[in-house]
Amino acid sequence: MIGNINIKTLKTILVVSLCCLLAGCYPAKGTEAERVVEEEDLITIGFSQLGAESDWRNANTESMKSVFTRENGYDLIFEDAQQKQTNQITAIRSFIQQDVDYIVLAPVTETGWDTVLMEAREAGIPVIIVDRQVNVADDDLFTCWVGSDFELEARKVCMWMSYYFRKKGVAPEDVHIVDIQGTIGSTAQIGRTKGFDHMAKLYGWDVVAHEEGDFTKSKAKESMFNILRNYDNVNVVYCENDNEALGVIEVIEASGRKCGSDITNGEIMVVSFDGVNKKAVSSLVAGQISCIGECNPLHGPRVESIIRKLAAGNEPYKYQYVNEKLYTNTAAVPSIMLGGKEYNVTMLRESDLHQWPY
Ligand code: GYE
Repeated sequence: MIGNINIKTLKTILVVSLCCLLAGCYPAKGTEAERVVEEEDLITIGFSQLGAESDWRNANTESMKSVFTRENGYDLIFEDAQQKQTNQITAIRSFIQQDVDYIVLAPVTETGWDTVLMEAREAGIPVIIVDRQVNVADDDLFTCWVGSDFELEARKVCMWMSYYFRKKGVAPEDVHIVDIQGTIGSTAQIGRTKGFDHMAKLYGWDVVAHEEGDFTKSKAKESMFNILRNYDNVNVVYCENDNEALGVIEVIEASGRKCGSDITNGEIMVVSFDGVNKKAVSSLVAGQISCIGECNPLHGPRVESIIRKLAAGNEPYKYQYVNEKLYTNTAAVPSIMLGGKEYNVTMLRESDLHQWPY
């Protein structure tokens, strides 16, 4: 980087100037020279996506791909790490080798990034972290981060449950709840588990178990199967994403039980996060899922506006949190209070599904 202009931009300026000098004038529109310059002008982005474990993730990938197109002036190098941090580190090293203009990283877990981010910094390449966070000794190892407040999402969903139970006269000690966790060590799991543990303790719910769900339907099914085999009193399942919830519903229903909010009459309440998968959202409307904490995956335009800021020599906010909703299928709890703030609860109906954005 020279000032706010990186080497690539500088190269482009030199090529353009040289063309003009040799031609003695500016090339006419559409000439070979201009096409070469246009190619050179593309901003190169290396994006290390952690995998394709969920509908949220696929929507996130789609959002990035639809923004960083050649028509929009970008050359996107996309790498899917298939849930392995080692693949992400390899991808980042190859982005550095290719001298990309920006690196975008959606990290699978929080720790273990210091060395490779130091390498990126030495190469003078800005690194934008998206979705989950990195836990590094020095915050200067990345330019900025954009994503969700996972702990807040968790507290909102739990607060909704607490309001709902109070309204229906369910005593806290009669709430026997399990947490099907996401990928262990990821910010989404850490925040959603932390928020859950905090609220469960605060309200005195009986936490029966924490089981791994890895943010996937298959792993959650396995865990739910074991839960039903080992405990006969579970009446609430807190899933850390919608794909897990869909698996959990299948297992509960196959066991002959019903998913729903009426836990005093034998139903098992399922709550979850994302609100991306259409099947999950229709399960909410149908009553099988009681509450979903929205997690917005459309980070493509957000990352682009960060890149525009950086390219213009401005400094983006270090941490950018996205505002998110809370979805239910009942008017029982129209809003919740949390940390002195009121959050409205959005009641979804069948008609909302027609224009669901994913
Ligand atoms: O909620 C889940 C995905 O990190 C926010 O990861 C993301 C989470 C999302 O697999 O579905």
